[in-house]
Amino acid sequence: MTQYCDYTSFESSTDPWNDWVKGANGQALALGEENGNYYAFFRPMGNLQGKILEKKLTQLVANEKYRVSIRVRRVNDQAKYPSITWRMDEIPLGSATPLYDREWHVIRTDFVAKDGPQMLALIGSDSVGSGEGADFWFDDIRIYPANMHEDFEDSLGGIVKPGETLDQGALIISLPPTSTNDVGIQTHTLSVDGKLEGQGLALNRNVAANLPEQEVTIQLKGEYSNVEFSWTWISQRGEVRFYGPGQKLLGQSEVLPINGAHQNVSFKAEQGDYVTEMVITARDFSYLDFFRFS
Ligand SMILES: [Ca+2]
Ligand SMILES: [Ca+2]
Repeated sequence: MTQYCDYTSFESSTDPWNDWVKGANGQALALGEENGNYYAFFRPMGNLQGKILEKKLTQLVANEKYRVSIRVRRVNDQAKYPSITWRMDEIPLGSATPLYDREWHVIRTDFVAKDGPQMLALIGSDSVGSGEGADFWFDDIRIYPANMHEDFEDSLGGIVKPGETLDQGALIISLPPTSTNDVGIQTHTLSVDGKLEGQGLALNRNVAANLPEQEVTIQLKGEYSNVEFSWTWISQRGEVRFYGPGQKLLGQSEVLPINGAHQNVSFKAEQGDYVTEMVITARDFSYLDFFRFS
């Protein structure tokens, strides 16, 4: 069964609000853009005393542990500062987090799902003091299970051509317009036990010749400190770069054919870091499968 995960990036290319509904205190929300990235902010700023956004969650699995995260920053450095908190069915999930500075921060809040639909709401409040209220921008709201896997077994398939993006379960797969070949979700005629079974993500899809270098971006809907997957049918050197929020490079690994045609790739982020994106460089027709995130 496909696990529920949800990612709202506020990018204009897709549905920017992604079923988030503006609350009484969110009516002034607008989308802004900085260096090609879109985020939400208040225009006019006004005061912050209540519900900013809410979303009905219908696909949570009861008793599973989930996390909601949001990336936030302030814009001014006046005395008055905002605090934000999440509420599930009107009950606060932990204490409010004050926002003090103009750096981007990620705030992560864990919860255990109950049976049936649940309503998740973002709540804001201003401190007393001078200055304008609603002094913050936000971006990248993610709702995801603490442990996630993606085997493509429920996938309807799909081909990603250069310049295109495919929303695929836990992953968002895209190719730059300059890419020469496609990637796609498909089945190899031969299984590799525990590494490629059923459908997988085919790199340089159906291209026979070697060395068609291809860069594939895989965004995770969640954020994870441990990432594992299998890379099979390797005949040329491959590379993986791991990025965290704000495109921070966390590390990279090389996959060399001398170590076998079928390999496992794993990455553990430093304490406090989380992987949100991987960029794969592939030089042959090969497959990825058995993604494991924790
Ligand atoms: Ca964004
Ligand atoms: Ca599979």
